[in-house]
Amino acid sequence: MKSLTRLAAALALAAAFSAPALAQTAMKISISVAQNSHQGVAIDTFAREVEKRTGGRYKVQPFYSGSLGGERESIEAVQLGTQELTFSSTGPVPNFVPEARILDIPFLFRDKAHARAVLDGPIGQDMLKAFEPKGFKALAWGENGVRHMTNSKRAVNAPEDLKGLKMRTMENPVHVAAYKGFGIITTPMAFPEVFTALQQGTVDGQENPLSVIMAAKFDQVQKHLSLTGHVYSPCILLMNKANFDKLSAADKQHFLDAAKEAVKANRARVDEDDAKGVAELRSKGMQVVEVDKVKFQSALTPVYAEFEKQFGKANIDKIRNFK
Ligand code: EAX
Repeated sequence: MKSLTRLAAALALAAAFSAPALAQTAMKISISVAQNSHQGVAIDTFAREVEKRTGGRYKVQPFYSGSLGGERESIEAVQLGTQELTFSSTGPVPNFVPEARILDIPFLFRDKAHARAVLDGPIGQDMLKAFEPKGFKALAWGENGVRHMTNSKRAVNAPEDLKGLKMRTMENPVHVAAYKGFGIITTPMAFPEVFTALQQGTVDGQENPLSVIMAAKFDQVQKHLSLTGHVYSPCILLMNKANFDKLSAADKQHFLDAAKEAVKANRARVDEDDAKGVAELRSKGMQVVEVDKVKFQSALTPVYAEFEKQFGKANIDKIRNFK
């Protein structure tokens, strides 16, 4: 009897070692801001959901704080396939997918609810298709947030207070044109360089959502915050298209569902940050001013005429009037 037991144990042991090891594919995903942020929550949720839904066959490794490069570099790496995924603001996207430029027009969206409805509706979902001929599978729209102006020089209560300020902008042609319309001296720059540029005074200011201002600790290098709300900044979850196409139909759906969960967590964190951000930044010493947004919007009237020529007034109104 004993020898039979021993034999059974030996066979079981042999079977355990000969069983094929779980085949696991590792992928990289990056963001330019810290892990403790609205974008960190997005990629951590995405990584967890992919591993759970694929039974561990795919492991997505998150990289934070621009450790794999700025947003433009990361988008380029995903396009080339040297990096599988990235979660980025739409800032540098127009350099790859010009169709997305219209989303960066100042004062295009009434508020976050309006923007989310447009992006999750036919207009936004159609736009995701424009990424595919450029080598991307756009898994979902996420959210960076409503952008506000900060600077170290003076309170900005009205558009004329912006004149002559040296401001870092995203590498985005629509933003550069608009901010020049305010008389701002624009310096396009990758996000990982911004904190040092502000600290050294290379630029006077920058503009970003409260989520980014807090995650990047800009209160340490910026005195003034004006709640201009001048641009709604989407994010986009991008995957290298060849990598996506190689997935089975079921795994494609797992990745898309994981992206949906990621965006839910991302948007919830932006809402949390918006609810507490002004009080938190004030407590850290920033001078925060509410402004009359209509004045800032009116100051851009000449630039808007240009945008209507470039994008078509009907296309802008389709987004603006979306309910
Ligand atoms: O995505 O470059 C920017 O100002 C972006 O808002 C930042 O990287 C967060």
